[in-house]
Amino acid sequence: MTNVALITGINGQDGTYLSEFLLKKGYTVHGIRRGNPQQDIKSKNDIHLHYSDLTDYAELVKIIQETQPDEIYNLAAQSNVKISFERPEYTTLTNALTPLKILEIIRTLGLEKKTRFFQASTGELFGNSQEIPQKESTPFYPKSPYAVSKLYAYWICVNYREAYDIFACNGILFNHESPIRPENFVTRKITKSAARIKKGLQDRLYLGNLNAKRDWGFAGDYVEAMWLMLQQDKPDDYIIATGKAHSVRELVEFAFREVDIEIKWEGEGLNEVGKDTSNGRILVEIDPAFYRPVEANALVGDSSKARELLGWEPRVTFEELVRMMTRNDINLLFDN
Ligand code: F7E
Repeated sequence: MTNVALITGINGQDGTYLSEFLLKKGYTVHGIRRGNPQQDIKSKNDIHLHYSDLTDYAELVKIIQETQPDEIYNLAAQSNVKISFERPEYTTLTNALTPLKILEIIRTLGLEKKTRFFQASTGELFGNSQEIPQKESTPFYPKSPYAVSKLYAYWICVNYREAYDIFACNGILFNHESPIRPENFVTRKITKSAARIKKGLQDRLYLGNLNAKRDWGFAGDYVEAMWLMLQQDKPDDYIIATGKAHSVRELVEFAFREVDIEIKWEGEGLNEVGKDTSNGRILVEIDPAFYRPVEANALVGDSSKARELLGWEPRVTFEELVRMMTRNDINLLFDN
């Protein structure tokens, strides 16, 4: 008998990697994406697509009832922290209420013993943390509407596990990136700009806080951890991270090095610029529009628990990740 998985946010970065991973494991994969409900169930690359808006509870009931999944992965979210300050209510409705709805459906359809649930939680829960690196025991202090919405999602998952014995797990995922990361996240914005600047298609890269430090891993490694959590004897919550923090500034330096440009920094604060050492041209500038009303502290995760209990560890290093992404962006430009 093959296992059936249902993935929300199937079209996103993580949905793409996870569906590939599960198909290779022999799963029947169903995915929910936004779009035209008239198109109903479609099959694309062996994935059964269901077109639905996650705010539609009745449709969600129908999809779960029909597919009878063994595993549900809730990856759908308004996942951009900056956008969450501009659209706090939409962010909350999507991020906080979708896991509640799914858990409630598992319960009301009597699937508690059959269906295991994965919630894509986030290192952003530790926004104001003074403890570095952050562990599962580190107190949460979210610093954006995004993080606050994910805090509700985290606790509702724990609550349904305790109250109804549902196999529900939070993967507290720190930043995870890939060549298919959208450009409104800083990694892809930088790697794509480095490639475009190298090719003469762009003059400058405008960024916000260069000093922000994040723990960046490879999305392909992180989806494996999601799956591993649902294969254990007991449900639990795990931090998934590389344990190494890098600044946005370092990310810029690494990406430009991949296109043979050495960056040197001059000036301070809003006037800081990144110059091409070979000719003094300014390639990186600060635009305060990319600052957030409030920024999370240095986020870096301690994934010892996942390493020990799941046998998981990240394979791709920060350097390899930046190289992979920048090379892909160069190839995309040369292919077109
Ligand atoms: O920002 C700084 C920015 O937007 C990273 C999501 O997957 O990971 C992600 O959230 C850092 C921040 O991701 C620009 O201020 C500077 O400190 O790539 P990001 P994020 O906010 O860390 C967590 C774990 C999630 O859960 C989220 O869903 O880079 N930064 N200049 C910039 N960021 C952006 N986007 N654009 C800039 O120009």
